[in-house]
Order: sequence, then structure tokens, then C-alpha cells
Amino acid sequence: MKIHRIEMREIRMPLVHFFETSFGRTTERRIVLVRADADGFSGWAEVTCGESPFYNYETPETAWHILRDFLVPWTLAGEFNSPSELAARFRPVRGHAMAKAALENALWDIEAQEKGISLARLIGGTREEIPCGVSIGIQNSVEELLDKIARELAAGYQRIKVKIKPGWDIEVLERIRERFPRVPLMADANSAYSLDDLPRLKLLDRFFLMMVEQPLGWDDIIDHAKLQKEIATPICLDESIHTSDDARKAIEIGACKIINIKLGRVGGFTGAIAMHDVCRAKGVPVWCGGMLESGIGRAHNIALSALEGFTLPGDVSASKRYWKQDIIDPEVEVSAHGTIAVPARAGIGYAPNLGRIERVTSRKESFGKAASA
Ligand code: OSB
Ligand code: MG
Repeated sequence: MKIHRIEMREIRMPLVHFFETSFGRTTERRIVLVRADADGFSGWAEVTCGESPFYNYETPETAWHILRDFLVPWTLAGEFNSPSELAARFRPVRGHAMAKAALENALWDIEAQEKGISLARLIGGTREEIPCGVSIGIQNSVEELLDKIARELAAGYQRIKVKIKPGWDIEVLERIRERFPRVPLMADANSAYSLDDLPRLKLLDRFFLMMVEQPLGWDDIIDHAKLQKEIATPICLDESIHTSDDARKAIEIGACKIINIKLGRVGGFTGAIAMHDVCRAKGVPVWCGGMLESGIGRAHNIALSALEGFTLPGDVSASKRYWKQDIIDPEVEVSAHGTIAVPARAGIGYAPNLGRIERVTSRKESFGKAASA
């Protein structure tokens, strides 16, 4: 595969409802999209970082810089037998996994189109539909949160994840359990606690949560291992797991029982598949996390979730929960039993809506040569 042209663009799209975590509130997304052209095919992917360096250190601005000045020229300079070779080519750049993932994942889309198969099948995915949950942010009131949960359950979603932080945790979970005693429920703290909060974290065991996600430091596994010995609720790690080796170490020291795999955080499909394989060999279930993606990133998440080890419902849900109008056709829809059908069409299986993408673009830059034909 020889990439002859790469286009980067930034799009801006308001969320239909703000999304709030322990690190802040998002109302409008800024997303860097990458389009790579090779052999008559175009592959698309997105950088999944947030607008501010709060989930991790990447932002649209850092991704633009790293892509434009390093990753894009390196990609245009070579030929590849497989998209997985990009990971090795990108290794000199430390970190910046979300910038790397966008380019690598665009090449996976091209590879699937060249082979005439779906991206899900190309990476070894076997599922025809994936189980879906929703991640519900911190709301202005508990009543609003309870209403939202009721609506998502009525729509068919298989599990509810709520965001927690000090001041929005035990009392909120109590109210949720009062009204929904048996729904599959989990809580994500996005690193809002430390071991000093142990007495409070122990109270989580009252609620029979499926798991608590990343309660402690964003770069920690040691304290999570200490915490896991003190609580019955399974710990799921997100922020602190970047490589399959991180996953192996965390599992070996007992820092978690479940891992949330995000394509951006792990640098793309090559890293995600490796992490999935390590977890599977160790009997640790995984699920696919979300980063408020546009339809492009969402399509990649659906393909990843088709792998056998993704046994738990993920944070991959319908386009309309995020956008008035998504940038792909068709939009991602969820069935009444809380699943998304994995598309059988070649590549990511959804068509980027070029007119719509153009309308929401705020900047654009191209590299390499247009096709000569
Ligand atoms: O921790 O999983 C997280 C969104 C932004 C940053 C971090 C996280 C999230 C979500 C949203 O939980 C998941 C989604 O609906 O895309
Ligand atoms: Mg999380």
C-alpha cells in the first residue's frame, strides 16, 4: 500500500446535550479527521482526543502538530504491506497515541476496502451485532439523571454507566438503585479519587455495580491494586492502560478485573488487538470505550467491538445521542434490544457524508499528490 495523499481537517459540531465528567463539561466537539488516499481508495479516521488536555495530554492542536510535522510525512515516505507496520514506523514519537491512531486506522479502512471485506472481518471480528451501553454524564440534578436513565433503558440499552466525582457519588447511586434496583449499572470516576477516599470508595460495594472505572490516578496501577484488595466491586481501568504490556502488568498485580479499550488511547487497531489478545488469554473481559466520537470514529469502534473478547456492552451508542446530524450515512442506530448491527459492507461500512463534512470544517490541509488519473 502506497499512500499518495493525506488530508487533515478539523470539524466543529455542537453536542445535542452537554457531557460532563469529573474533569469538566463539553458542549461542542472539535474533531480532527484524517483522510488517506491509496490505490483508488479513501480511508477515513478521527483523532479522538478532547478539546482540553484533561482526559490525557492530547488536544486537537497537539494532534495537528504531531500529524503534520511527523506522522504524515513518515506515512507518505514509505510503502506498507500492512497497516500494522505503521505502529513500528511511529515508535520514535513518544506518546501521542490518538494522533497515531487516526492515521493507522485510516489505513485499516483502505486495506478492508482493497480486500472487499468489512473492517470488522479484516481485524478478525466475528460478531454480527455488538451489545451497547450508554455513558451518562453528570447532570444539573439527580432528577434529570434518573429521567435520562429511564429514557435510555426504554430505548433498549443493555447497561447504564454514570459519571461520579466527590459530591456526586454515593447519594446519587443510592437514588439510582432506589428507582432501578436491578439494572446493570457501573460508575466512571475519571481519576477523581485517591486512596485517602478509601472509606467512601468502600461504600460502592452496596450498589452491586458491574464495575467502577478508573477511580484513582490517571497514570496509576499500584494504588488501584491496593484498592482492589479492599473492595468487592471490580475495578475497570481506562486512562492508565496504553499498551498490551500495561494491561498485562495491571492484571498481574491485581489492579483491575476488566479493561476498557479505546482505539485512540492505545494508538490504533494494532495496539487494540494486541491488548484484546492479552486480556483474552488471561480471562479478563474487555469492552469498547467512547470519546464522544463522530460517526467516523464510531464506525471504527463498532468494528473493534466485533472481536470475540468484547463480551461486555461498551460505550458505543446511537449517533442521535450526540449529534443533530452525523457525518456518515447511514447514521449509527441501535436496535430495541440494545445492539448495533456490524455492517457487512467493505471498509468501515458507513459512507462519510462529504457535503456535511465540508459544512462543519473549520480548517483543512492536504499533503502529497492528488491522484494522476
Ligand atoms: O472516561 O470513558 C470516559 C468521554 C470523554 C472522555 C472520557 C470518557 C468519556 C465517556 C463518553 O465516558 C463515552 C461516549 O459516550 O462516547
Ligand atoms: Mg472512562
